[in-house]
Amino acid sequence: MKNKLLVIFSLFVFVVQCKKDDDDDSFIVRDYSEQVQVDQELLENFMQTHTYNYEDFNNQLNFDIRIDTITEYNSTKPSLLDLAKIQTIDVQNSEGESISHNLYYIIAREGSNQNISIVDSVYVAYEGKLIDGFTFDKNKFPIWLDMANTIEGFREGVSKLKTGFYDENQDGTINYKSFGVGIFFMPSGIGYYENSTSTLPEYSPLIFSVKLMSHTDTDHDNDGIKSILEDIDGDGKPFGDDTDGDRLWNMYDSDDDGDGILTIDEIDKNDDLIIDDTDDDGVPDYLDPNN
Ligand SMILES: [Ca+2]
Ligand SMILES: [Ca+2]
Ligand SMILES: [Ca+2]
Ligand SMILES: [Ca+2]
Repeated sequence: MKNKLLVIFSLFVFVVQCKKDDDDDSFIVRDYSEQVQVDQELLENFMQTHTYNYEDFNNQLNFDIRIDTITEYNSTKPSLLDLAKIQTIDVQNSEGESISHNLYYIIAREGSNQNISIVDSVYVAYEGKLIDGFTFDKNKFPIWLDMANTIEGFREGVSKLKTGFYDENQDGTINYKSFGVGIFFMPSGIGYYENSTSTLPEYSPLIFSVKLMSHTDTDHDNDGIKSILEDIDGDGKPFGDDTDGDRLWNMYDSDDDGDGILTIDEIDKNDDLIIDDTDDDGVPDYLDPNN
C-alpha cells in the first residue's frame, strides 16, 4: 500500500481542503507570496551548504543520489545551488494573482531514451525528503504513477528527464540502465502547501530524488486524444482547459464540446486519419459545438 502514497495523498488532500472550506472558517491559509520567500530561503541555504555524488552518474549504472554536507574534505565540490537550474512556476493565490515559484532542478543524468509529458504515467523510483533530512515518502523499487495526480513540482521536475533502456535477465527480471536521474527542490506552494500528514508538516519545502525508468502516454478519458494534447489554451498544461464549461476538463471529458456526440465518435468520421473540421473554421469538430 505504501507505494501508492503520492497518488493516495493527492486524494486525501482534496478531502482535507473540502473540510476546511465547509467546516472551519477560522482556518487561514498562509499567503503564497510570503511563504514562497521563506521556503526559497530555506532551500537555497540548504543547497549552498550541500553537494551530491554527481561523479557517479557519468555512466549507465544504477546509483542512488547521496546528498552530503560540504565540509573540509569536499570543500572544492560545487554546491547544489551552483549545480541547479531554475524553472519558475506561477501559482494563483486566492485573489487570482500569479505568484512565481522556483523549481530548482539538477539533472544528474538526462536519460537516453524517450521524452515524457507532465501527464504521462511514469515508472519511477523516488525518495522525498524534508530539508532536515527526514524521508517522508520513498519507493526504492520503481512503481507506476500517474503524473496528473502528483504535485506540480514533482511532475514538472520529472518531465525534464528521459527514460532508460532495459535488458531482460535470464531469470526474467529486468535491468534498467541509462535512465534519467534528477533532484528537485521545491517550495511548498508547488508541493503540498498547507496540507499535512503524520510524517509531513504543513508548508514543507521538499526535495525529491527521482529515477525515471519508463513511461506510457495517457489518454485519461479514452477519447482518442492524448491527455497532453487536450491543452486548448496552449500553456503546456491540460489542467483547467474546459471547452464546454461543464467544469470537467477536456482531458477527463469524453464529450469535449458538450454537443452530445462523444469526442471519439467525431474526431475522424471518415477514417482518413485527419482530424475533422467540417465547416473549415479552424476548430476541429470535437471542439466545435456547432459541428
Ligand atoms: Ca483524451
Ligand atoms: Ca492548458
Ligand atoms: Ca468539459
Ligand atoms: Ca462532442
